[in-house]
Amino acid sequence: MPTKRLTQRSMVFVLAGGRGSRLKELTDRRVKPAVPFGGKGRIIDFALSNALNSGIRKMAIATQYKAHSLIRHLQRGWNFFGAERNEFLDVLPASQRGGTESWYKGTADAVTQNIDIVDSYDVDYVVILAGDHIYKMDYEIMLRQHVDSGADVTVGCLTVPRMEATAFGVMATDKDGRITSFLEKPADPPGIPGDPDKALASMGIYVFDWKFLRDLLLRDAEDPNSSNDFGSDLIPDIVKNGKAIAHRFDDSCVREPGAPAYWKDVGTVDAFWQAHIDLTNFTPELDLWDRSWPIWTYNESVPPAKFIHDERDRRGMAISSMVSGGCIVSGTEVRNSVLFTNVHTNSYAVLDHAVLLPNVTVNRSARLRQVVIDGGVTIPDGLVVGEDPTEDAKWFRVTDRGTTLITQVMLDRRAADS
Ligand code: ADQ
Ligand code: ADP
Repeated sequence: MPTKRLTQRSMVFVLAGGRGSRLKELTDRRVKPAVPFGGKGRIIDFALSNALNSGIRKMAIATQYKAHSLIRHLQRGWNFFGAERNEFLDVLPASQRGGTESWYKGTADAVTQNIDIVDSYDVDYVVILAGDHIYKMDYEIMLRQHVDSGADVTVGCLTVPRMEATAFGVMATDKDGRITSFLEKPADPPGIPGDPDKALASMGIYVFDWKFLRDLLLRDAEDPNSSNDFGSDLIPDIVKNGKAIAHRFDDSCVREPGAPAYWKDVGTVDAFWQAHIDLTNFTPELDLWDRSWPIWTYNESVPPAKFIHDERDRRGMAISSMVSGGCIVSGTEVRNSVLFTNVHTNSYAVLDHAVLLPNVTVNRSARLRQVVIDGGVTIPDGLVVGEDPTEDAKWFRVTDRGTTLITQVMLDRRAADS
């Protein structure tokens, strides 16, 4: 019998239930993994595409908070798995399964409540992923390290500036990569020996042997003092009592020769805006055009983008920008901006460093600079944003770094007040 590849003996379990509250109004109505990203698609496409590109064809996605957009997206775009080919994609909304009467308490509980479903996948290894990061990573390399090292758990990690590490699990390792300490979101993160301004942060990605994890989850569920969370409970426990190994996410974890190891938590409005503006660079660090590591998504059937240029005002153009299908840029000047699917803009409007989510309409003479516009918003005639922060802050959310987030609710409030 031919031996199966490691990835054929593995599944990914994607945690997609947490809100992502630092994205403010962008996650008022949808969970962070469902937030649109990159001109088309949504944040969760990155974790799922990584799994697909790594050769893993069994996926479970645990949802909880405001999951409608996410589930609709998965139904439309990720519906090509065939049980007859031993491929599965299951959406697992919190539904008080597994004999419990609670919703998913922590991230580990989201797996515990679905133990029977994971059992039915008949896999040896489980790759636990967060559904809310933008990155390209080959999980097969991590699986190989996990098996070769004989670890109980292998934890994906990367180096970050020490003071940014307060939002992460922070670890120390010995010379063989064994994790010797793990602190979940420490107020004063320990630096790396020899590199004290940097810290080794957990990416919230874990590889386990399913048998080992299954036993651990059942024990954890019995522990009244546990918050049933990977980062707070299970990983620190294994570091103390078992063998936890760090998998360094670096340039060797990416298949494209010479490509940098890209990973971003677009967890704040500024980070979300910046990651999009970066895509308009001459050579963006995140290469969405690379055919060897495609990011799959729901492909809406829309006509190509159209530009209507009026010789009189010489507008109707986009410079250093990404413009998606279904867009009509009519008499508008667009610079260093990202227009998602089906955005329509009108004459004399100017967009500069603007990120417009799907189905936005920009009416005449609006001038928008350093903005994120939520999906479906209609920008009224002549609205100016990005020139007077005090005025903007009366109606919209302006960040410390000067990015303005605009939603329809905010515009309706402004219209009602004036
Ligand atoms: P956090 O960033 O706090 O820390 P967490 O809130 O645990 O992440 O969410 C991780 C993933 O699980 C997210 O994709 C979220 O949507 C999902 N999730 C959260 N609660 C859930 C629930 N009850 N049910 C289902 N899904 C849920 C974690 C680790 C840190 C690590 C960072 C890296 O604990 O150690 O450094 O991720 O971002
Ligand atoms: P997305 O932009 O994520 O594709 P929509 O813009 O259609 O989705 O809506 C975002 C989420 O808000 C969806 O889950 C949708 O069901 C929900 N939603 C849309 N309109 C309303 C409303 N008026 N009140 C409450 N929820 C809404």
